Amino acid sequence: MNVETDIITLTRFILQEQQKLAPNATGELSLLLNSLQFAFKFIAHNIRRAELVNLIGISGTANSTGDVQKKLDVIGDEIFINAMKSSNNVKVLVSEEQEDLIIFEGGGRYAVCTDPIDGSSNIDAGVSVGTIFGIYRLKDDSKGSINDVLRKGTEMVAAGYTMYGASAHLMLTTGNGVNGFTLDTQLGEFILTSPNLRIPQKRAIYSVNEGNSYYWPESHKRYIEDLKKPQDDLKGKPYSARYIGSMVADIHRTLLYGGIFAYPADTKSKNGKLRILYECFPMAMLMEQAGGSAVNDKGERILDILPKGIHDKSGIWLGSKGEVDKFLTYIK
Ligand code: P6P
Repeated sequence: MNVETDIITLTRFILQEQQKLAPNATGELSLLLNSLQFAFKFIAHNIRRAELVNLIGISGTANSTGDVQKKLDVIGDEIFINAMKSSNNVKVLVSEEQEDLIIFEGGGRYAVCTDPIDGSSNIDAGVSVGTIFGIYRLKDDSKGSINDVLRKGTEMVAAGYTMYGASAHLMLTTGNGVNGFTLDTQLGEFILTSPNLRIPQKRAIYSVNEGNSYYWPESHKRYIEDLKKPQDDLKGKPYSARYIGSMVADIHRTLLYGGIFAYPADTKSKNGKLRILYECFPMAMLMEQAGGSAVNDKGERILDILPKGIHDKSGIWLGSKGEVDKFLTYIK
C-alpha cells in the first residue's frame, strides 16, 4: 500500500512558516490561523449536511446590506464570530452579515474582515460558495476600533478564502506567496496540496456578468467585445467566457487556470457590487502574491484604496498580470 507518511498539514505549515520567516514572532497569528481553520472545518461540515437537515433556504432575517439571509449565512456568521471570539487573538471583527463592527473583550491584537458565506444566493443550486477573510494587525497604540480596519489593503498581514465544493479548498497568503490546502475529512486536517501557487501570466478566459454591460462605460464594452474576436496569438480563436456568479469559485478558477475576473462599477452601481474589506482586498492580495494583479475601473491598484466605511464597495478587475495589463490599455 502506497502511504504518504510525511504530509504537511496546515498547522505544521503555519508553524514552519513562523519559524522560517518570523522566528521572534509571538505566535499569535499562527494561533489565529488555527482558530480560522476550525471555523472553515465547521462551516464545511454544515454545508455538506445542508441538504440533509434542510438548512437550505431563506432564514427570514435580513443582513446589514439588506440581503435576505439564507440559513447557512446566519450559521456561517455565528460559527465565525464564535471561533474568532474564543481565539482570544481577535479584537475587531467586520462581517458582511453584521452592520457594525464587533469589538471583543480581551487583549487580541488582530482585526479580521470576513464574508462568512460568499455566493450564498447560489447555494440552493449546489454552486460552490466560500468564506473570504482578510487580517490586519491592530495599530500599535490601538485598543481596537474602526480605525484598525479603515486602512489600505497593503496593510493586511494575511488573507485568503476557503471554497466549499466537492472538497474544501483553502487558499492562504501571509505575505510570502500563496499556498493551497485541501481538507481531508477523514483526518480532519487541511493538507498542503498547492505549494507556492503562481497564477499563469496570461490565459484567454474572461469572467464577468455581461448582463450588466448596457450600464458599462464604452471602454469596458470595447475591451470585452475585442476579446470575442479571433485572436492572432490564439491561432484565430476568441477568448472563452466563464462566469459562475460565486466570487470564490470564479477566483479559484482564475488563480488555477489564469484569465481575468471583473465586477465593474457602472451607471447602475457606481461603486460596483463587491465589498472592499472582505471581498476585494483579500482576493487582490492573493492575486498579487501569486504573481497576478488587481485594479479598479480607473486602473488604480486595489490594495492602495483607503476605505471610508466597513461595507464600502469598489469595481474590480483582477487575475493574470498579462490580462489585466491588456485591460489597462483600454482605459488609460
Ligand atoms: P451577480 C455573490 O452574491 C456575489 O457577492 C459574489 O460572490 C459574486 O461574484 C457576485 O455577487 C455575483 O453578482 O450580480 O453577477 O449575480
